[in-house]
Amino acid sequence: MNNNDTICAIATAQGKAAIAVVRVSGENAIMTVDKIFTAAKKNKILSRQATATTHFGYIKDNDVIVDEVLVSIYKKPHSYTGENSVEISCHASYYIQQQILQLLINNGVRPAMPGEFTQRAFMNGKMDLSQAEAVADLIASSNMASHKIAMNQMRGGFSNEINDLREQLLNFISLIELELDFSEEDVEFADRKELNHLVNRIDEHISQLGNSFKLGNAIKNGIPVAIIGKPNVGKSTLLNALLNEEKAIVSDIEGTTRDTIEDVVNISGFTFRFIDTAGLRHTTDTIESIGIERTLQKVEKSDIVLYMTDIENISKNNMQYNLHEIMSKYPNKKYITVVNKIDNVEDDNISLPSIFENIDKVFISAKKKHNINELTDLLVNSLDYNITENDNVIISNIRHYEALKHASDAVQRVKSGLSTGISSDFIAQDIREVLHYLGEITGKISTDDILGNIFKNFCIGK
Ligand SMILES: Nc1nc2c(ncn2[C@@H]2O[C@H](COP(=O)(O)OP(=O)(O)OP(=O)(O)O)[C@@H](O)[C@H]2O)c(=O)[nH]1
Ligand SMILES: [Mg+2]
Repeated sequence: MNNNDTICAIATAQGKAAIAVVRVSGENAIMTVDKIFTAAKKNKILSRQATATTHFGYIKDNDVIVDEVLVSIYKKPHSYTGENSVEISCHASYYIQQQILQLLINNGVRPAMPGEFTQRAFMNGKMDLSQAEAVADLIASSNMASHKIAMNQMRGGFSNEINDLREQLLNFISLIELELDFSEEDVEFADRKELNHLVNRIDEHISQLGNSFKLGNAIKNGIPVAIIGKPNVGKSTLLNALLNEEKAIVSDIEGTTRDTIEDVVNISGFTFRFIDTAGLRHTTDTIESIGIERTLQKVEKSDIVLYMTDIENISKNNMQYNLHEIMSKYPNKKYITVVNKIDNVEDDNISLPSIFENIDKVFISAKKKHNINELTDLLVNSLDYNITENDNVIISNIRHYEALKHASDAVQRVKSGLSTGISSDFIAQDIREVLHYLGEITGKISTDDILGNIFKNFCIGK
């Protein structure tokens, strides 16, 4: 890929719309658009206009007017890419857009590759790599929480954390290197206590970032919530009520759901992924028992488990499949008891078996859609994270997570090196490795492979 070319692309989505934007970037961007643009105001030449100005006029193919357009020009380095750039806002006809692209190409501009505008922004130091990745996340964000994470990352929140860590590491390495300089004399300049303290702080910081990935990833892809319970308690009915559509089959035959069914819903700015499962019971039916095995796998993959019971059965204490069993198998989940079918009883003030004592519970009627809001409130509250107040950096990108994991491994080696008293140059080497992996996150260290992988997933025009 040649970074000196001038590139063009349609930056807006195809389909019925009022306006589309054709984007041009590179040394010749403004000059080339000048060749196909005639300003409504006579004798106006784009290249002579100030940066960040907009001009009304016509795109012409020789004497034929292709469209009436608004052209915005940005002079380097004051643009998204850091290069000369033009945005042509035209009418959103597919024909017009193609004509404009063709005219640009005829004048020596080449079609952009996916993400090439953002890649140039990165190359020209307009943003670091994690900020560039956040641009893609921002475009893909579909709820308040993922939007907030992406926005924070794009504005440099995460980069600041990484730079902060790098600074601490440089501090550390300078202490170590002082010793290396005087290694002949066998002196210890760096106070081991201070080094220990510093490396512990770095370790804590890195693992805190790494630990946020579980939440960040869940926010991006939907927080998985498994709905489990005995057959016929109303799990599929609840799924349908949450989705507001008849997605899952509901019947009074036990074992209706044999495979898992899932879908996402936005609630208070979070995306939840609800998973309806096959009812838990001991069965000899092969297909149903495969379904139950799958249910347990879904529990394993969930963050939140809704254990559903039927208010009539619970009072009979008639549970064939023990919640206890599941909770001890998967102890690190958030469990919520959902007592369903309250419309079937006169009085829902019943005492529950002791197993439910320490678990949040909610009484609902899935069929009549009673108290569904109470359930969704419980779900949001159980996230233990207030997206509007919490400004902590949250990692949502697997590439960052893996780099942090490698960095953390190297930090552990530093820690054990310090405690066993190995020579300082080994410690320095491990510290450099930490710096390397952190540098990969922000792109201080990057390879064509890393860049290629990141930008190929962007859309063309961004
Ligand atoms: N009265 C009443 N009936 C309900 C309620 N929720 C579900 N039902 C009924 O209970 C029966 C079973 O509902 P499903 O949603 O299929 O139950 P399930 O838990 O998915 O059952 P399996 O897929 O067999 O495990 C159906 O006849 C539903 O109409 C409720 O809140 N009140
Ligand atoms: Mg079902």
